[in-house]
Amino acid sequence: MSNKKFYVTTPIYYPSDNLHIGHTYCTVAVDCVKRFKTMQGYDVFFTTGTDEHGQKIEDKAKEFGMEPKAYVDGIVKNIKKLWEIMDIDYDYFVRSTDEDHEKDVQEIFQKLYDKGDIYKGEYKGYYCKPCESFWTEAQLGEGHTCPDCGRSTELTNEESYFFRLSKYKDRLLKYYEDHPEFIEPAFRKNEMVKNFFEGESGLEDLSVSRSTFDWGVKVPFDPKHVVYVWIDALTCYLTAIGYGTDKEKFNDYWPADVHFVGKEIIRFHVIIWPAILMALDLPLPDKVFGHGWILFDNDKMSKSKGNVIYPEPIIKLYGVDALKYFLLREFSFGSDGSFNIEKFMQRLNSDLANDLGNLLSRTVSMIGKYNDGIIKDMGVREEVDDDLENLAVSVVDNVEKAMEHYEFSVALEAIWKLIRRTNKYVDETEPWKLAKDEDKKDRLNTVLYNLAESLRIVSVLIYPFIKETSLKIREQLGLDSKVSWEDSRVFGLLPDDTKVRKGEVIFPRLDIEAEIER
Ligand code: ME8
Repeated sequence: MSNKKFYVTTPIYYPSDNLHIGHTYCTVAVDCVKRFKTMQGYDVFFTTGTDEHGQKIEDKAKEFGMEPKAYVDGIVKNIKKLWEIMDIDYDYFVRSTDEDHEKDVQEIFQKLYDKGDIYKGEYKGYYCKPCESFWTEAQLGEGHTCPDCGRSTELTNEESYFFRLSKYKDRLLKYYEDHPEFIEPAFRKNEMVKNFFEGESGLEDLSVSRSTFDWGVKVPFDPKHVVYVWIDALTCYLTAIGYGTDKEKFNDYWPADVHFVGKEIIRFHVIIWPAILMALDLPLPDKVFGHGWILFDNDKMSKSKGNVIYPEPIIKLYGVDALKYFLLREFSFGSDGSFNIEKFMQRLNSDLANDLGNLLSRTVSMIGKYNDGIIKDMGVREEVDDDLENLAVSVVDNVEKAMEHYEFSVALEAIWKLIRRTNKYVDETEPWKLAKDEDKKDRLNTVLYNLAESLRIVSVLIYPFIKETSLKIREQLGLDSKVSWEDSRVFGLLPDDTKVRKGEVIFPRLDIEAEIER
């Protein structure tokens, strides 16, 4: 196993409802990072899971007349099934109701208390249940609404334990200063500092327990309190890699290389989380990447607004890779973008059916028709070959550069440049004309070889993004399923006498109008 470790996480999602396309978005991105890093020789650990405690879940279960655990068990089953259908290659699915996790949370709470970083007090302020977050009056929006989600908050007054967050203010600011790559995209850092460190009240101590409901991890030394759900949830990142059960594994993977989160929960990850880790004397994660939202009709998707899109029907109609490709290609990861089914179908038609699908099917058909399915480079080169070859071997560097900053869309665009260049190569070399001339047979074979070779390189480069398609292409090209990243750097690796196998059309073209009526 490689000694280059890489630990990456998605948020630990609330199983208050089935997950929608927004959750799918972040998970697909992290899955892609896992595959990409693994291909680059890292030993990657990928954690996802569910954040099952708190008032929101308790209320939701009540609505259905169920016990919270029974309610979330049902949703978690659906989530795991979704990740299976989508071939999400996570290493650990942590549930905040797992016994070992609850133990970790209690141990950590006790440690912080013993250290004097947690003290008892009384919380008077506002609480947003959907976000499970505390707000002061000065932070609220108009009409006492939550500044994050815009929904109404509740005035709360209860006995509570507090974490001395204010004590860590200077250390946090210094950490941001010394590690400019910690918060990405970088502009989010100023937003955080302005909103949470420089406001009227500065960085205040944080209420970290609740005493008015009991669906949570009990505070070990005062069981009428349950631990604040965000402390519980963030700790999942530690449990998943064996914090309390497997020290060796924990030391192997901690600190995390990157926590991927939506922009609305960056603050929990760059303020509360590092302060807790500092208090525990644990190293901090290298990076928190706050991605943008997928909007629907320019509004954030939410069940209460009735504008939620679920992944399952899309996958059923168009396949897993069409959805993965769209999510990773259409949106610039750090910014918001709008989901629109028409845009989805246009992308599918132009990039997947026309550019990639068409290139594969014409290449394999021509090799079948003109050379009995055998690929053979006869070495009859022309200038146009150099152009294709130079581009083909340069794409990998551009993909790597883009992936350093998690620019999935830029990486895919670089790969599609090669796909489109290869289609142009077909038009330039006109194999159907070469086929009519017996003297051009060798040139024809070289042209066909180059087409297949370019597709082989494409199959390697798309593997972390759309694995199923990569494997389908390789199968049609007569290649095995062992895909090595380094093989994308060299042109000419396809062995002579490889036999292609014509298969199904990988992405059938859609009649968009008919599809929309459907
Ligand atoms: O916040 N567009 O869980 P959650 C893009 N349990 N991404 C979206 C999205 C959208 N419209 N909607 C959701 C929680 N997401 C806490 C996390 S972590 C220790 C605890 C994604 O179920 C995005 O990544 O509300 C967002 O941050 C996450 O789902 C929120 O999931």
